[in-house]
Amino acid sequence: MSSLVYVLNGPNLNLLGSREPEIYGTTTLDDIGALLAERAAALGLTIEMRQSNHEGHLVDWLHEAQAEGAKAVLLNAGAFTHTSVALHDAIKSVTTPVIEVHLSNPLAREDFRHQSWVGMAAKGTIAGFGAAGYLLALEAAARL
Ligand code: CA2
Repeated sequence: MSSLVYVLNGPNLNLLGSREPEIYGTTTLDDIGALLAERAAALGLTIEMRQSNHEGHLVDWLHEAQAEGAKAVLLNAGAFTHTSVALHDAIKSVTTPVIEVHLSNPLAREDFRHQSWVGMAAKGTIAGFGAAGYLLALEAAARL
């Protein structure tokens, strides 16, 4: 069984920690990567952390996770969550379990965030717990 877990992050998440701290917190994506790497080591896992503002990169990386035999993918697709049939299809096209992660709880926000094309194809979703949600998702991946 592979110990590799991909952690894929979508548009604008490179700005995490710098704006809208009341919604997204002050932790940066690099901070989250460091926290994940530490927890992954304790769980006997290795993480491959990526971020892109381009939808196709996320599709390519989902395919890559499958090709590399990854144990799971943690995916915060950012706003593509609510728009991307391509990501929905990509998740469906791989056998690697995909865990949807959100810092905020989209269901408690604007109506346009209530639809998740990612969530409809994902194994499960963790949302609303800020940066800690990534660690909870990693724990869930470890138990798969
Ligand atoms: O809560 C989440 O993790 C989201 O995926 C974040 C997305 C949003 O479109 C989703 O509905 C929920 C937005 C990410 C934008 O990230 C920023 C980070 C810092 C400053 C501004 C935006």
